[in-house]
Amino acid sequence: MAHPAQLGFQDAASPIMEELLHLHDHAMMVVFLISIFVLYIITLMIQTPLTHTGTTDAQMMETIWTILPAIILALIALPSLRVLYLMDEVCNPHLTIKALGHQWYWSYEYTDYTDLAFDSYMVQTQDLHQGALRLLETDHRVVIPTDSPTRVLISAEDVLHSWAVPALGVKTDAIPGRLNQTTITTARPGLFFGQCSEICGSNHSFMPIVIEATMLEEFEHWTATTLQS
Ligand SMILES: [Cu+2]
Repeated sequence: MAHPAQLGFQDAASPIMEELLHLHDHAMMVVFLISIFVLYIITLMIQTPLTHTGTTDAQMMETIWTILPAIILALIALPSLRVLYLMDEVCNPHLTIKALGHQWYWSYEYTDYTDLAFDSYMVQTQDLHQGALRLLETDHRVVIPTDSPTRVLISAEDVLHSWAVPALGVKTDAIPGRLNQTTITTARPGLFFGQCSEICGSNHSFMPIVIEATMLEEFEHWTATTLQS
């Protein structure tokens, strides 16, 4: 999760998020280089008296300063497209979870099991146990096994919502009447927090998402105990 006053991204917990961080760093590097170059030119222009005021054309220079930005844009666009298509890929998922947005909670269905479904409400501040995170903890967590590609089908029952978990690099719109799809994979066990990311009404801020990634044996134990209760 993010810590107070954090400026950058959360640490990556999935391969997709690692790719996104790489793309971000790459694009920022280009931005910094351009900014430094522009600042350098500005200082030069402030300090230097203007000469060559009679110049009416400079074909060579104009050719270069048209082609160079085009190359720089391609250098950003191509890696961006690569990550875009990687994110779209759903390769042989081991598990499918259906996440439905409601005003104002999420409900989940593990469609590979019969009767494994639950609602996930935010834990109110007065009910939090010691050390739990205010406005981020839910009464039922989404448990997923580690090292297993998990497909998440996302939709909404009432208005637009958005199912987002920054550490896993997912943010998918939950649209009534439409089923969106994304995949999450994580190599390490842990808790990953997210929030609804589409202004969906008065309690929009109070429908968090908690992913609990566990080892496969723990996950199987969890499904068994949840199915019994
Ligand atoms: Cu919402």
